[in-house]
This record gives sequence, C-alpha cells and structure tokens, in this order.
Amino acid sequence: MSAIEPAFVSAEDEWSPLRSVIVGRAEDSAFPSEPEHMMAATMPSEHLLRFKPLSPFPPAILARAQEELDNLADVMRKEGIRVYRPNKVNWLKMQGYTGAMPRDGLMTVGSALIEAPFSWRCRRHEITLAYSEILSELGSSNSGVTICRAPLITGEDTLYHGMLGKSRTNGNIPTSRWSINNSRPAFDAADFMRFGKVVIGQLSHVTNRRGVEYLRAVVPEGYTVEILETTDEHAMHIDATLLPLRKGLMVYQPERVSEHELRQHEVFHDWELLACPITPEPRQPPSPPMYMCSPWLMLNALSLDEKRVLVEANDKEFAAWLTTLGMEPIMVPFGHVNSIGGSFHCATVDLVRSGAKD
Ligand code: DAV
Repeated sequence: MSAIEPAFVSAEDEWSPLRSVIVGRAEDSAFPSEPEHMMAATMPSEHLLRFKPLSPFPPAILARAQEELDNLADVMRKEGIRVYRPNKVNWLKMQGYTGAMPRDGLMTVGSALIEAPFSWRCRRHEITLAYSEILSELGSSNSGVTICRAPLITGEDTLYHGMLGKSRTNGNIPTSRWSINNSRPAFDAADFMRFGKVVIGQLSHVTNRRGVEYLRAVVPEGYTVEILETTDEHAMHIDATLLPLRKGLMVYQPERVSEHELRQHEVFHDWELLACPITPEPRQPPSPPMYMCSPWLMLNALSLDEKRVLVEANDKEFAAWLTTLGMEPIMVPFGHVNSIGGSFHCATVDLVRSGAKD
C-alpha cells in the first residue's frame, strides 16, 4: 500500500487510480422540499407525496445508509485512499436535503474544486454547512489548489419564475422542456464528467445554459466544456447515463443518449462505446424504495482504477457483464444510500486521481 496522498486536488478523468476522495454522510437527511413541478420533473411519481417541507427520510433507512457510507469509507482507506468526510448537519432542521451526495455540489477539474451554483433552494447552503472545513484545508494546502465558491444569491431566486402555465383544465403545465429558466447560472456538478481536457455535461432540470457558461468561465486554462444532447425527459445528473470504465471504453444508457450523439464529440472518436445491454429491474423488498432515482442508478458505479469498479451488491448481472469487459467489479452494499438519492458516484467526490498530473 502506498503512502496517503497529501491534501491537494488533481483529477482530469473518471478512471485513473483514485487517491483522495470525499465520502458523504447520511444522518438527518430530509426529503428535498422544492416546488412540486421540480420534484415531479425528476422523481419517480409514486413517491412524490413524500416531498413536502420538513419530511424526514425513514430513520431506519438513514441509519443503514450511514453504515453503508462508513463501510465505503473503510473500503477506500484499506486501498490507501485518503478519505475526507463532511460535517454532520441536521438537514431536517436546516430545511436542506443531505450530506450524502457530495458529487452534486462539488466538481474537481484539474487542480480546481468548483462549487455548483445549485438550482434547488434547499441545497443553497449545503456546501458551506457540510464541507467548509474540507475546502479550507484543501485551499490552504499551498499546493496550487483553486477553490471556486458559487456566487451568492441575494434577494429572491428567480430560477423557477414563468416555468408553469395554466392549462385549459386549470392544471399547471410546464412551459418548456426544463423546469428552470435561464435567469441566473445554475448547475449540479453531477451533470458533468471529466474526459481529460474535455468536460462533458448535459442540460437538465437542474442545469441551465447560463450554468454551462459560468462553468466554462471558471474551469482552469486548457479545459473545455461540451454539452451532450440527451433524450432524457427527466434529466438530472449525467452519472446514470454515462459510465466510462477506462480510457477508451464507455458504457452508456441507450434510452437517454445515442452512439451517434456521442460520436459528435471528438473526445470519443477512438473510444469503444457500448450500449448497456442489461435493463435494470426496480429493486424489490427487502431493498428499500428508490425515492428519487430510476433503476438506471445501476450505472452510477465508481472506478477505483482502470480495472476495479465499485458496483452495488444487488447488481449481479451487471457485474457479471462488466467482468466480460475485463473489469473487476467490487460488490459493496449501498441499497439504503440508493434509496435517498444516489449510488457510489453520487456519494463521493474525486479529489485526486493520479495520472492526471505529476
Ligand atoms: O437515473 O435516476 C441518478 C443520478 C442521481 N444523482 C437517475 C439519476
């Protein structure tokens, strides 16, 4: 096992050996309390009634999710990876969502750690509350790390204005494909992935054009941001649509993006692009319900390096298929974290992947 990585930030892909990482925490997470049209746009409809202000997730699910995250942190540490954990926050009291999904709010691009200008109001203070100490440590490490905090929103947030019209039957109807307008920059970091000097992202119900322009302005010199056209009407986060396994090999979700569209991007010109041949089934009890995600969360795996990839313990058929591609899946239980909104990619932030620099 090699020495623990010093405190710095350096990653430009999703597959080089992971050396330093943030692993989220689940305690006191609450259902996000955004306007109904936002929740309806991205969440499985059968669970929508639960998304009311100040609704806790079931405590038994949170307790198990916390155990799964602690176990993930142990798995990482045993690999010699430096692991940071966020502060414990009472999200229910703070009217926030969770500390379990750091990928949504923080993005490493080269030596920059960029905070997302979140769309969701309930997430506005998430990075400050849970990650301030990690950001201070990394920012003061004297190793050329740039910490890029999101712009403060003062006054009223106009992002949802005008996004609903009245239908003839007096119900509300969306006025555009997306639930947010373009009145300020907005994105979730999980709508983007690193492919060397090119960052690939998507527009979604949480990421708008001004958000993409903002990201282009803050990525370090030499990096570009390209937007993939997806056909995902419920789009929120690209990390259950694309799963790069190693340099030159990527799995994609064929109901959301086509090989033709991927090939429009020069960065993939010599890549093998594989439509995922396995359609995931909804989890059945005793697995808890996925309140916020589709079964395609299966693709939200996390590479430790170009061979080893963390896969949820239930996804055995998927893991067997990955093995045929020369991968070595590591099966880790994560069903309760899945229940509250994401899997291994969502629940972590890569801080250092070696091979990126030095
Ligand atoms: O496919 O339901 C998963 C990503 C959540 N952060 C989906 C999106």
